[in-house]
Amino acid sequence: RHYAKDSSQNKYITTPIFYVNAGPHIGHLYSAVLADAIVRYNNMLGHQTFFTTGTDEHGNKIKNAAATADLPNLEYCTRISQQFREMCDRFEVDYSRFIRTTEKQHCDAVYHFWKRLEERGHIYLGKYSGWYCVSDEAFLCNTELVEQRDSSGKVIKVSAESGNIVEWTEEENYKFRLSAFQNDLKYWLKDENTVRPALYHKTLSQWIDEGACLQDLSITRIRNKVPWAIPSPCDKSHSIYVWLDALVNYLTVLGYPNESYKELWPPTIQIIGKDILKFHGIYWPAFLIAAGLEPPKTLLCHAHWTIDHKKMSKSKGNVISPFEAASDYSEEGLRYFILREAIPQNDANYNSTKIVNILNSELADTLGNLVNRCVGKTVNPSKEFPNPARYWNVLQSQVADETRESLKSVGRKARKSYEEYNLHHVVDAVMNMLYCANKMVTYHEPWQLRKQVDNADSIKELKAVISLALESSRIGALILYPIIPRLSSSLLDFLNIPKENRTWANTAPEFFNNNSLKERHIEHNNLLLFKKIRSQ
Ligand code: MET
Repeated sequence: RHYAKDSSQNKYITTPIFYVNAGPHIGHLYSAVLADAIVRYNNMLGHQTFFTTGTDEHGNKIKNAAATADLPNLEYCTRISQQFREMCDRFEVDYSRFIRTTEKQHCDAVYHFWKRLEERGHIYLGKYSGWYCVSDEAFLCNTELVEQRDSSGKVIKVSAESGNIVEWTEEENYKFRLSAFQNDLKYWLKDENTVRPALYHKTLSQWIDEGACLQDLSITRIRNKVPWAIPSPCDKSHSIYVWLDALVNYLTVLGYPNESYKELWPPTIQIIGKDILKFHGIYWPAFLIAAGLEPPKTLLCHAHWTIDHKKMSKSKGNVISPFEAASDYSEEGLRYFILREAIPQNDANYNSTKIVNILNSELADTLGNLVNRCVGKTVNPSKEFPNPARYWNVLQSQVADETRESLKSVGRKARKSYEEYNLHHVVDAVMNMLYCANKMVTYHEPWQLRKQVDNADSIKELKAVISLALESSRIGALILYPIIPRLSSSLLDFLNIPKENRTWANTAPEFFNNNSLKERHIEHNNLLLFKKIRSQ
């Protein structure tokens, strides 16, 4: 890949790297497909993108999981990491680089980064006494804790956010002068685009204004307490705190400290879940500023998935595996549901009846049906895609007017929604356009028009119906491509749309394109349409 010198044309987009203490669930899939859709949208705009994901493999949480699985640590990590890679492959998450924090290249990058912090005077040897949460790999302050009774009735402290148990920890640690960065963080947050949606920008700004999580931060743990981690370069009796290790992955993947990383620095959009806003919105920019690097341009934060309105958790046994869900709804169906249902600022709910209804009514009955009605043997025996430039204005009806209006505006609406990361609005806009197109087909009854082969007006009208309907499906497929790349590509292949005509600019209707009045044809086979799911 070659990146433009004008770095505003280059887009560097990341997902979190996923802990390997367990295999992928629907929440991981959401982060990954959301990022992938944004990348594909940027590619359609003609930007150069670099898209990374991967796995986070150090710390006690991982070591404990490996012990439970009775496997050596690295072998265990490799196995689970492979499941995340498989998730990406199966769900068309088209990453440029998949990183594992156990790679040698990553360890070198972390060392270099550490040295920079040290040289610039931001690290000192200090004491930590406070609460540590192994499940979250987080140091928590009192305001982040609540008391609860465990099963034996004993009072315990847990993280207010995650509900995970914390343990008292007192040790000598290397510390990072986080407290010195309040003003830098405020400055970084001045731009509203720094954190999206606005709700999370507000939350983070409040934390920073109050100085809530801004005490100096331990960036090592005593090595014999946390042996499965990168050792500290300045003192081998310490391990590097897993979050410092993990965050540096975003530099490693660009080849840091090799100069080439500058072509893409800083990250354009970093997708994160709301549970890790503190790490990405406070620690990460502070580390970067301390090391003399620019912090990310935008953090795109999303909420979580509930399952039938309950929090997903291992103990409830309601964790949804993307692989199992895909066997019911297909990979593309699940991807569509997730991206069409989720709204970044609200928790989304996963419910099988709703999934079936949405997939059947939108992908099968609306998109699939529109195409099917215009390509069947009776209606369109010679497999034509009559040129929209020639037939655009032929149909005289209110539904045809509405369809044309809808086709003219859908690209603009969808673009605005993509820019705001509101993919559910993208889908709404496309579906409304496709509903219009279906109504238009129903009104003009192409199957009746076909019966009047001797009447030139009827044949003209028939061609116009087919043309407008297929033009609607072409534009729908293009706009939905970032969301359902496999189904969209299949449809665009079927419509014989050349690869170079699949950019965002091509989402405008072609009625004005008088240069090419050639008739087009559609393919005879190999159309992948969404198959209606029978109720289970
Ligand atoms: N492993 C973390 C998580 O899954 C994310 C790390 S991103 C640098 O929450």
